[in-house]
Amino acid sequence: MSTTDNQLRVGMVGYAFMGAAHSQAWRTVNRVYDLPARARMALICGRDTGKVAEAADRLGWDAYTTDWRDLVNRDDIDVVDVCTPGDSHAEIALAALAAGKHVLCEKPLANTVEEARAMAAAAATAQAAGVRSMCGFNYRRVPAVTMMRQLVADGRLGVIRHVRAAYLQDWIVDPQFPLVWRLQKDRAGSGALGDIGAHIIDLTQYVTGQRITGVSAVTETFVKERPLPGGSSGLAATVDGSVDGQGPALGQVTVDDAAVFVARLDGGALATYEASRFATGRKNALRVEINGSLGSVVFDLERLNELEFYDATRPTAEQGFSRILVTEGDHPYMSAWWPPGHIIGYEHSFTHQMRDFIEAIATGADPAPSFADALQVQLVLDAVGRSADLGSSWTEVEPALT
Ligand code: SOE
Repeated sequence: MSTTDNQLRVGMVGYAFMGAAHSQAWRTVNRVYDLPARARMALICGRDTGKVAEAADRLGWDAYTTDWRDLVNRDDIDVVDVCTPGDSHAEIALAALAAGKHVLCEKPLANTVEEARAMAAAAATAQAAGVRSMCGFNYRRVPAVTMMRQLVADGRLGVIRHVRAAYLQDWIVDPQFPLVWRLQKDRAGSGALGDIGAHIIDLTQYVTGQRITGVSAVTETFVKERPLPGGSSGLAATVDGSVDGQGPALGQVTVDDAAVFVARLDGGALATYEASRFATGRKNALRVEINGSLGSVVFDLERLNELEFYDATRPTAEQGFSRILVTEGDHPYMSAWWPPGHIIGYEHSFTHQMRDFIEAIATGADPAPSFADALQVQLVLDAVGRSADLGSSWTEVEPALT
């Protein structure tokens, strides 16, 4: 932190979808929350000079560079925000921690357990020297999700018996959708499993306070070859033009399109998980239901300002799911926003994430989810992959400490 004015000078690597979401949050966070330090959007990094210059201007960064090594090693950078595809998370985050920078890294933490272990170990060492790190599981910071966790922690649901989680999208249903980086194992690590399954693994473990101990899984790649991408490689990519009049060249899809698994949690709950990019009509549908001995709670990202709560301790005649509108000043994160009843959206979860990270850095607290928490999610992803490879056989999640 710059000692003169409590500024945290942020350097962000990557400027696509997540880079834009993070930029929005860095820009907003100190305007909304009264925090002990101010984030300054100092430097953005991307490989293409023209594109990163345009992104710096559009997203509001002071300067740009095309060399992430320059960014992580500069004396005038305090925080490194990693928003690149998974294949570069480990290298950038490890270099940033070694240079003494606080690190925020997008999810999933890494592409492999080995990388995630190295990152968690480096983060633990750096932490002893006052360097903070956090993984970007932003949905924890949707106020209704945070409230769900509080209800569970306060015992309002009693003993948790069931966890039911699904994260459904449909952006690759069309077999002509191109082979973008998210469909390549060497770039993304896995498919729907790591990209969106990781969110519901983290979210359910966070809300219940229980960890997944073992899984039985199936995964599927419905479309095994796709046209090679043209100009853009994001969620809205286009296909390369025809090659020799034969139509576009094809490439192999090397990740799962969908992953479905059952799991046991260490507090005794049974859980089901579904992550798919082939749920036609479902654009970004994340739903979690938790059933306990005293009640149930339901969160639906498409109605993110609400929580459904069933309180089995109420008189029988008054029972039924009630809808709580999570927009009051005494709901998590909400007091700094608008007057009661005024709803918020997707991007606010990123602002809340930056709020918590800045506060942790400035007060010397350990932010969550830590790299160790994210390693544990990675171990679950790994167990799901191994179970699916073994024809769904029951597979224990490896311990984080070996
Ligand atoms: C794409 O599937 C994606 O952008 C994920 O990578 C994000 O983590 C999720 O928030 C929305 O969908």
